[in-house]
Amino acid sequence: MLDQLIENVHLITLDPEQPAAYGLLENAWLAIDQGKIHSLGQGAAPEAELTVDGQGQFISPALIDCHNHLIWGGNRAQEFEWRLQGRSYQEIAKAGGGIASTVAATRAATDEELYQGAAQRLQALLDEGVTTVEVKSGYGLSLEQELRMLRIAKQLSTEFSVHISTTLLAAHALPPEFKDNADAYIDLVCREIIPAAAVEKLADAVDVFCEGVGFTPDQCRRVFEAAKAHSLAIKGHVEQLSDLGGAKLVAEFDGWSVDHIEYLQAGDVAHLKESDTVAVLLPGAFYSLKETQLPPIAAIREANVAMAVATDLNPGTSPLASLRLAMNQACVLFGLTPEESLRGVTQHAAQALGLSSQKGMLKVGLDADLLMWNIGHPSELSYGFNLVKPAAIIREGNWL
Ligand code: DI6
Ligand code: FE
Repeated sequence: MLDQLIENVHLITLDPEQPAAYGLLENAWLAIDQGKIHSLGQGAAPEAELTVDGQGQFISPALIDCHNHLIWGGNRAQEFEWRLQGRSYQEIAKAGGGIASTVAATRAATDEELYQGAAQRLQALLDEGVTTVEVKSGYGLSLEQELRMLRIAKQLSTEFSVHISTTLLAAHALPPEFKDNADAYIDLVCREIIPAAAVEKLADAVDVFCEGVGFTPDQCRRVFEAAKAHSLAIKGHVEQLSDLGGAKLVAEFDGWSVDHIEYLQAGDVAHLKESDTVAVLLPGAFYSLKETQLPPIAAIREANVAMAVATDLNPGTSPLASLRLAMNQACVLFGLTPEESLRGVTQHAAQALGLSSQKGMLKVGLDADLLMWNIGHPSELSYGFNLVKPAAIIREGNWL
């Protein structure tokens, strides 16, 4: 007999094969077996060991935060004050603040301090119904320190009920030891850090910051070649502050995602379609930097490129431990519909992490990562902030 049956629910399947808006199946049931969605439908339901009456509530896939810099030391409240006084992010970065100051604080922190800080932020995300989080390195910028960050990410996944995808972001900023010698640092990333992360199986993907305050497209290309040689997936922070053609480069490598993309030219969106690369929108960074350049949403929609939404949780540009607020910001600031926003933190977020065959929809065979909601319509998930919390969180069939 099957493990569980949840009946008398409305299913927000988000499955493109379900024709209604949100892939909605009203007055339906969902059966779980061995942690996976066994079957779902309307009408006659199968029998199970445990039957739960959903009392007319909604069930959605659990949320996925597909862009997150969860682990860091210190904080950047001082820099926040400077920015409010009119200094720009780039100015502060050039003066040795920005990412470099978090690198110093992260290197100085003990493993336990990094773990505890990250654990607190992770808990805030999990409380909202997130059950999958991407965690990037990128504040260590040396072989040992980058691997240390990824190990802490792995440790979190053993102690919390969450799936963590790890991304090596060694090419985030130039460490002080390599001042004026970015190519030598990229050599280290390609020849030592990427191979070591691959051998220890510490990373699912490799990311870069392709930007004036980060690395050039040529340097990013070298990083991607090394990632590819080690069979790691590719992602990129691109076109966040300027247009260097980073998105096109990521697409050339069939990358999982291009992230930020405020300065992406509408004409370059077609490259993303060809490679099935997800456009990851990060409205928390847009908001915090008081950015005014909007990502080319109309062109992305027109080209039918998948849009994901994530927190970009980091101490500098997006101190935001709320994916639900990011969903709301994506609607208010970027003009996404609540349905696009919800797909952005489920179906398309899964795609941005290479997890489409496991997560992100209510579909037979996928993990039973589910949220129950006491709401009247799925748009409520994007509409309010801190108004509705999940009535229940289920991960791989277990009620948390
Ligand atoms: N873009 C961002 O928004 C973050 N990293 C990146 O490449 C910022 C990270 C920071 O300022 O600490
Ligand atoms: Fe980021």
